[in-house]
Amino acid sequence: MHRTRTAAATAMAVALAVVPLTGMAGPPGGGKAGRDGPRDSPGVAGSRALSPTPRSVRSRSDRVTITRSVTVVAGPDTDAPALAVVEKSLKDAGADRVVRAESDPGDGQLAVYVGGAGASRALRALGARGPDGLPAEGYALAVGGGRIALSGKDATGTYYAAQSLRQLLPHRDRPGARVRGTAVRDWPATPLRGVIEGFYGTPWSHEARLDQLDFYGEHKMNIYVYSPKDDPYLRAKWRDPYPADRLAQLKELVDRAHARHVEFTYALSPGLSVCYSSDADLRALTAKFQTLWDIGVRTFAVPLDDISYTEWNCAADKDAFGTGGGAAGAAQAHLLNRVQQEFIARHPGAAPLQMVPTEYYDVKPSPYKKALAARLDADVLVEWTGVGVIAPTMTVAQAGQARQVFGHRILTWDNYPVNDYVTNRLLLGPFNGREKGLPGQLAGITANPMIQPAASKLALYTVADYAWNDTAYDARASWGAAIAELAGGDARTARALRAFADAHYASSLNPRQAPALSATIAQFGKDGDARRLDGALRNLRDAPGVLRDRLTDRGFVKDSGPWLDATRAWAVAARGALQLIEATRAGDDAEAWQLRQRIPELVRTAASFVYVDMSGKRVPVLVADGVLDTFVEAAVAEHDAALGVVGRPKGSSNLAVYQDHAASRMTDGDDATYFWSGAAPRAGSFVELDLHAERALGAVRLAMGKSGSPDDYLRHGVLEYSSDHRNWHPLASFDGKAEVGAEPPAGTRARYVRARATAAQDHWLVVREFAVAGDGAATVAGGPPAAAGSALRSAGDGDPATAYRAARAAQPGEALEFTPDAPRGARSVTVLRPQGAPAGAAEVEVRTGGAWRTLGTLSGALTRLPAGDGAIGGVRLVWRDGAAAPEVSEVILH
Ligand code: LTM
Repeated sequence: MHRTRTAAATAMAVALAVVPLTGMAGPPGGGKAGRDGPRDSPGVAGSRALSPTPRSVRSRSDRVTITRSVTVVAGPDTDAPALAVVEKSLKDAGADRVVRAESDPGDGQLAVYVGGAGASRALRALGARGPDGLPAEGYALAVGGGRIALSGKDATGTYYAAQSLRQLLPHRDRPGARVRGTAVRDWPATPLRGVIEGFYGTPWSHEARLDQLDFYGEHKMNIYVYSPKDDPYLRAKWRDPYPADRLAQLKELVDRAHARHVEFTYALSPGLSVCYSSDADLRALTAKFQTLWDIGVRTFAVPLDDISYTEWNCAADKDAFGTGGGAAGAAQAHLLNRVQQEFIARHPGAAPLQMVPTEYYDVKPSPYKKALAARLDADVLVEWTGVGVIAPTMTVAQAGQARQVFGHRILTWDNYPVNDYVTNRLLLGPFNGREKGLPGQLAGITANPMIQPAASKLALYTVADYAWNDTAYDARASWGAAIAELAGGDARTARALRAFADAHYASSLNPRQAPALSATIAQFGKDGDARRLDGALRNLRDAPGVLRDRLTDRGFVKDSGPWLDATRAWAVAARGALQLIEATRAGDDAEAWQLRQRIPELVRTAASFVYVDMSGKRVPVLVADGVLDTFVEAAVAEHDAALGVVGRPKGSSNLAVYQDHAASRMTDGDDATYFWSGAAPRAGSFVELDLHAERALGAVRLAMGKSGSPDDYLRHGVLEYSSDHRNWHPLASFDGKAEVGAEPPAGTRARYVRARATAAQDHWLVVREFAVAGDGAATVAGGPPAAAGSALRSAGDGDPATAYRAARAAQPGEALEFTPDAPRGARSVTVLRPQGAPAGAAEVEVRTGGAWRTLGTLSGALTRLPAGDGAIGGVRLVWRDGAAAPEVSEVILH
């Protein structure tokens, strides 16, 4: 007793010297919050990041030592999962023995008070306030004065205190660690925080769900809504009872959720076939709920999203409710009120029912919302995705409008980081664009994750951080902390994960793709210093291997498989492009041409990796799109410019892109590939060609639609051209035709050509090819004839990526003859041929003033010969008799 009083007095004296850390003050506890404490002194643990960021953390000037034996003093009702976390954390911190006792034996070993009156006394002794007065799930935790004390406002609060302690303690295999004195006072910003597995596509596996529930508990998320769209027992076959093995698995999830203080929420979606007025359907619904109640579920939801509410599933509903949106709202309220009255209200301990309205994506008043607001039982929580299905931003004002228009408490169904609508992407950026103050307006926040569970953890970590403490939330800092945690404190893994996540950063919430890499590329554009960029690209190239070797979360590696492969390959392609730029700038023509020829294959490989969805569809995956691919294109364009060719026109559009059907596909010379918009064109939507320089325009061809989507073409539009991208001139208008062509008047010159929609339409847009003839191309004649799949013109089309390949060896006197669109002076004639092309295969001649003269002989892959004086009206390659089937990539006058 005497010893305890002395310790308490010392502890109090130390507590008076508390040092506030960084962050924001909050109402119930006062104090400051923040992620970063002062640096550890050597051998002292305790300033690791606490996540989610607590409301208030104070650092004390004393230390607590993890002794060989530690006594845990628990209250009679202390939460068992909290105790389990505390005891395991102490052992992980180096304690050999962790024993339970009713009081501190006073043996000089560390005592840890968890919940109950003992913890309250110990907190007081440490100068910390207890959890009284905190919101639900709040907690207080103090480390110092030779003891540790933690206690929650409720059982979940104590569990969260234990989770914070777990983060404060070091990982060691022997006792003696010294832990920095700390006082935490903490509480959540909104009651419900968690995840709704609500996406289309392959539902998460049972093991992945168990792993997720552990993750939620560790990050103070308290709700998991079980609602995968493609689980037939939840939607298509919602009336069917579960087979015993499925129910046993569900019970295991429910038990795990309970042990992690996560509310397992069972969401049944009957809307595809339900008859709202039917007693039998109500019974089917509540019977299914009862099955889940019997295995321990206490929270239920009825999502009615993505169903028709203009067509009834039974004639009785039309008789009972009539037609229109108001009738749909009334019908849904009728069914849900019966579930509320006949199931929820009759099951004491059941949480409020949750529902997703069919109009879940806006705050516009409508007859549907009006009926729902007026009729739906007041206890029901309404889920809402924000303004837009994937809301780039969410504000406090919008939440207020949602509460108003739906007339109920709002739980957000936040569609981030869900990727079921962009299955070619991983969305690894942070939760962003949600206004501070929003959680306080809501019943809670549930995030819809990716089809890939483990890869979702980066974003979900940040969701948890925001939902717990939006005031202190900093998206970039939280993202960095998520990376550090997932990397398990290993610097190499963290570096690799950061590079990988940067390359998969963009989404509606984070519009900028690969922010770090694109900044490095931009810097290279300014200072031309290749070393820094090369370092970043090497790091990106190696990141997949590092993650495969070192990341402890094997699920993340498995989830990311095709994206890891593609990331490495894109980094390799981009390094090839960087080397091309360097060789081009150094004037090393032969080296540049050799590097240039490797680019198409590197890009083909990079673009070849696929995600296979649940229907077996192979979806090519994207990596740092708009950054790495653009860098590679820019390198090729720079090389084109140095060679003096126009290169392939660059296609673009102001329409969203569907999956990987990028604008570059309408200029690749391949009718089988296509640009596909991800939205219907409006008046003003366009597809455009940049010819890189002003030139004479030949015939324009716009080939739209495709088999399978023949109606995806611009219904009403105009072809236009421009030299400055500001002043556009009409070329031709078109209506109702998928194949469009125009012949510009002779002498028409332009750099840009576009097809612009003049009216909105419902169908999306497919453009197979958009091409302008005569854009600097030479006429090519002679022989030997081209092989199948090749063409003579490819040798003079201004695009070194296309090549003429002869069908056979050259015969005596055969020559390939190039006629430029107009005679012109040139310093040199360059002949580009594939790597390994034999020297001496042809004499190179030019025609000036009507006579041919020999410049020299073809050497290797790149032959450059001084052209001499005079305007050149033609170039010919006079083949040596029997020259092996010649190949020519480009003949260039420059
Ligand atoms: O968002 C809701 C309420 N419903 C669906 C989700 O199931 C789906 O995952 C997301 C993203 O595609 N969009 C929806 O409309």
